Amino acid sequence: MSEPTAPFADRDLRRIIQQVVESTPVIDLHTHLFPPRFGALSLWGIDELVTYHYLIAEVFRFTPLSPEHFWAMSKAEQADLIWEHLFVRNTPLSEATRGVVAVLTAFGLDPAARDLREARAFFASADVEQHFHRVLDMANVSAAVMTNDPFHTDEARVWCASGGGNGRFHAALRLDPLLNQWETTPARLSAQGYGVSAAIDGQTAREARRFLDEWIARMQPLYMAVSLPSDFAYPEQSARAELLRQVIFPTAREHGVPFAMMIGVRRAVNPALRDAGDGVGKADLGAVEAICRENPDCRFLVTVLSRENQHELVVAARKFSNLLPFGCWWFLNNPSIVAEITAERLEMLGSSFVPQHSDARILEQVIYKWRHARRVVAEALFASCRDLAADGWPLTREHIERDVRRLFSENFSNWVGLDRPAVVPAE
Ligand code: HDL
Ligand code: ZN
Repeated sequence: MSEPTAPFADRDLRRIIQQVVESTPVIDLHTHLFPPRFGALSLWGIDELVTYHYLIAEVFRFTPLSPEHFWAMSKAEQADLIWEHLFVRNTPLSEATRGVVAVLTAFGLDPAARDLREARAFFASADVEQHFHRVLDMANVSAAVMTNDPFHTDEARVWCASGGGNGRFHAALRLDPLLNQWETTPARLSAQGYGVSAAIDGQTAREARRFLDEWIARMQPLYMAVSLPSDFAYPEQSARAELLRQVIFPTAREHGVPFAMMIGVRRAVNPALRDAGDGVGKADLGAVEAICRENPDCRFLVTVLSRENQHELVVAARKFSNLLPFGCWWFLNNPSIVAEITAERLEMLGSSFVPQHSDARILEQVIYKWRHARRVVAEALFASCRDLAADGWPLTREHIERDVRRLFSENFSNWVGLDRPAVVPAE
């Protein structure tokens, strides 16, 4: 078929945009994935896919089983229960169940199987290193950024032993215990030889910065990150605000490392569900504006969890060029909401944002999370391009390719300076 030329018919324009979006590699800037060298932290395969905490939350809506009984089961027993209730006795209509269907189909496995025997045999026969590269290739993910917690004992051990990333896995230095648990973190830092105290005075600030300096040298993170509750406020009289002002922002400035704020979570609204028990709350984005205004020489990545905060985040990004909005996080990562958020971002920011991250916890999730995201982003981009062409601009395939590269990788790689080498430890 000859290449259509501008002005494109809608049918041709939609097909070109779909082709470009499908074929453009993406940098997945926020995941919970780990390369195999991290051992048990590196989750992949059917039993992990089916016991994803999103599905754990959903299965309790279809079975009278108590969470206590569920947690007493083995991982395989949990997976069998979820498969039976969400995929056999009921139709896998939700985004998270549909995702498992898409993954099984992508591997040529039966998504309507009565049990998990075929899938378990398939994943059991996989060569792990090859499987990791194959899955990232299937999702057209050129690189994935991990979530790396220096306070996690097992993970820290891997970093201290041999470094942690490899060519396609980059680090992000996650700091929730430092910023959200100051009632207990000084003791943990002191036990590691950092001379901090509960009072955030000059000594504590210096030692907390030494802690960050050492982990930045070890991990070479693309950014520092924290998830913040829906009641996050700044400025305020709090340990967190003092740590941000005296430790995080000066460290970001000194190292040229951006700071990511993920705002709006309400942790453990139902503690019985464990990882599946977190909820969402509307946040005050005045805190983000104050931080961006106070630190014009720092770069910030921000994503917010409440649908009601999305429009405010886009407006804030129009006010502060050191604010890069990213992703449709967690409870927002559903096609209906991704469509709405992406459209309003294109309308107010053009191509100067990052439309999605997968937040994948299990390797194979990138296959469905990116397939579903690309479908929606392509449709939102088509609507903008169609209207632009109708307004008379001579849009070409090259323009579309340039814009999708920006959205899927260049906005982020420029923001974090990804030309720096990944952490590739000695083999
Ligand atoms: O804090 C976070 O990074 C969140 O993404 C949580 O890990 C959450 O449990 C999650 O997996 N969301 O997709
Ligand atoms: Zn996450």
